[in-house]
Amino acid sequence: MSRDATPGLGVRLLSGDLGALARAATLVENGDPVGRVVVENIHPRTGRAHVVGVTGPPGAGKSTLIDALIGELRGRGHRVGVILIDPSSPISGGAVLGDRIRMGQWDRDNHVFIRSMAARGHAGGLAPTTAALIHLFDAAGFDPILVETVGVGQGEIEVAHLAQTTLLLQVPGLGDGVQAIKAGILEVGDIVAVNKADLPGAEELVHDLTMMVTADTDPDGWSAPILLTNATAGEGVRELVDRLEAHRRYLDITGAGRRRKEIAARFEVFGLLRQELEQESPLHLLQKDQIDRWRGAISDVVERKRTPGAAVALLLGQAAPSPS
Ligand SMILES: Nc1nc2c(ncn2[C@@H]2O[C@H](COP(=O)(O)OP(=O)(O)OP(=O)(O)O)[C@@H](O)[C@H]2O)c(=O)[nH]1
Ligand SMILES: [Mg+2]
Repeated sequence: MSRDATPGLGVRLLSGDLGALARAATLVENGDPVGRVVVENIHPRTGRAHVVGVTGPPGAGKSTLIDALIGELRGRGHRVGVILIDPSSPISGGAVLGDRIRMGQWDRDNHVFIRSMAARGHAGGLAPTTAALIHLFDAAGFDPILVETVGVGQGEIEVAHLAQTTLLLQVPGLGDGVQAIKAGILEVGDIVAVNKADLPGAEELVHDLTMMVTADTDPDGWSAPILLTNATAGEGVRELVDRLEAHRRYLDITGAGRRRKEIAARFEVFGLLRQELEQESPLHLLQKDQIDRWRGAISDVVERKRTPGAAVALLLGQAAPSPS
């Protein structure tokens, strides 16, 4: 991979150049260290975009709704970025193709940028890679940035920590419905959309969810609104965007926005750290004189002279935990 093209890549990205964004995104997704350098360079100029996680069960209509949201947001003058976390393998690629077909109408709009990202190609590294992509979109002037994650794999759900606002989709007719979602729903969704309003049971589901959520106002006074949408017909989309904007204002006015950003930053930093530590040998992280200590600590663990916890404490320069 040529490094000649990269000087200036960050600068072009900051000027909103879509070619530069696409190239930087590819570098990041491929785990190319040059991509990492670009992300580090642009980082001081990021952090302003509203990151909206869109999650919910497979086939709930997330992509269709995002497509409708793009239309409404463009109408309000926003430059809209979309990241689709695709849980299918990059080889089978079915869902990726489906998403592209559905959102193809935005191909010629310079103020819409859509990128699919295969979750399976990033085992363990999903968080840092997604965070890096978000920063790239942000640097290129996209705001809001919508991140679609399928509510199945743990990693994909965790990626929702990177968002400041989470839009949770539900649909009628999933059978065990309310009981099944009860556990997670109240914490996860800042806004809940009951999509497929045209299907039987939608209004009943809104009613049931509203009963559950009204009891759950957070300390800063936000209670998740439950909206009815028909993504295919674009119904309920204007109100949904109103609510997204209201949540953004709420985040700005209260301390909640800062807390969300701290959660996202912690998640990103820990993700990167874990990625480094999961390298076959993390010795490259250490100074030369630390390497002996590391090797010694590992030997001690093998020989049962030191516990794994004591080895970690040694490596972090802390007092070893005393056996109780
Ligand atoms: N009847 C009805 N169908 C809808 C609605 N919204 C989406 N669909 C259909 O539901 C199917 C799934 O829609 P997608 O937008 O691909 O759903 P998704 O949640 O992105 O799916 P995955 O990414 O595969 O989890 C498609 O056939 C859509 O046309 C709706 O409001 N009403
Ligand atoms: Mg989808």
